[in-house]
Amino acid sequence: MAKISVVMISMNEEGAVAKVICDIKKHVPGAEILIVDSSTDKTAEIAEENGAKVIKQFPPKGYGKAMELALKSANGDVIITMDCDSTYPSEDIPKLIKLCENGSDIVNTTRVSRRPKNMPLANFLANRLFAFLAWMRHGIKTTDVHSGMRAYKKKLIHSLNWKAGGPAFPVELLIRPIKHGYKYTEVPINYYERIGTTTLNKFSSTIWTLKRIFLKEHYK
Ligand SMILES: Nc1nc2c(ncn2[C@@H]2O[C@H](COP(=O)(O)OP(=O)(O)OP(=O)(O)O)[C@@H](O)[C@H]2O)c(=O)[nH]1
Ligand SMILES: [Mg+2]
Repeated sequence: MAKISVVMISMNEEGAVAKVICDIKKHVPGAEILIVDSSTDKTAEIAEENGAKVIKQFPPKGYGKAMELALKSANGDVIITMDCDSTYPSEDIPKLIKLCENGSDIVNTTRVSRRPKNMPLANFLANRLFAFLAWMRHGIKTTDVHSGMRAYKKKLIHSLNWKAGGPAFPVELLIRPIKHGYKYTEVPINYYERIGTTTLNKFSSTIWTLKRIFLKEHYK
């Protein structure tokens, strides 16, 4: 069986981090759990107490730089990403691993095959629009270019030149490998209610999503 890493990034997730780690351990026993943490609260200490490896990135450098460090620091042959806020279903991690073992290089998840109860309508519609634009521009069949829960083969992470700085990095993490010919699958998931406060800035995230879909430097 492939060696598995589950990586997350965190900024002030002390209310969620213990539950998230315990859920992962329950569903993927033996996996490496790695967190790049930029918190001022007790997230890092709680994560370590619960058996995660923590890399401190402080002061915070934003979602993209933290996620790039997490992905590049993982030891697993298959790397799963999640948020540290208990929104993503760790019970579905084994399904993602299986799809990688059966030949996918990247497994995306979609939170919006139907509208999740706890996702505001504006966010749902924006997610669908961004996915539509990715299909128009690149022919990628997806309904969710922003999902934070994915599986990546390690070789893919180390073979591409990422432009991680700035928001909306998940968009690039999806489009660039597909444009380079990596094999892609998408599966629907549940999206649970968030514990704690969101860091999402809708304005800059929208601008960067459009850049990452339309500017060559973000997918070539
Ligand atoms: N290390 C690090 N983690 C960050 C940074 N910004 C956000 N995060 C973490 O990145 C993950 C995603 O951020 P969220 O606030 O959940 O944003 P989102 O998932 O788009 O929005 P929600 O749907 O409201 O959860 C969370 O685990 C955050 O704690 C950062 O600058 N550094
Ligand atoms: Mg989140």
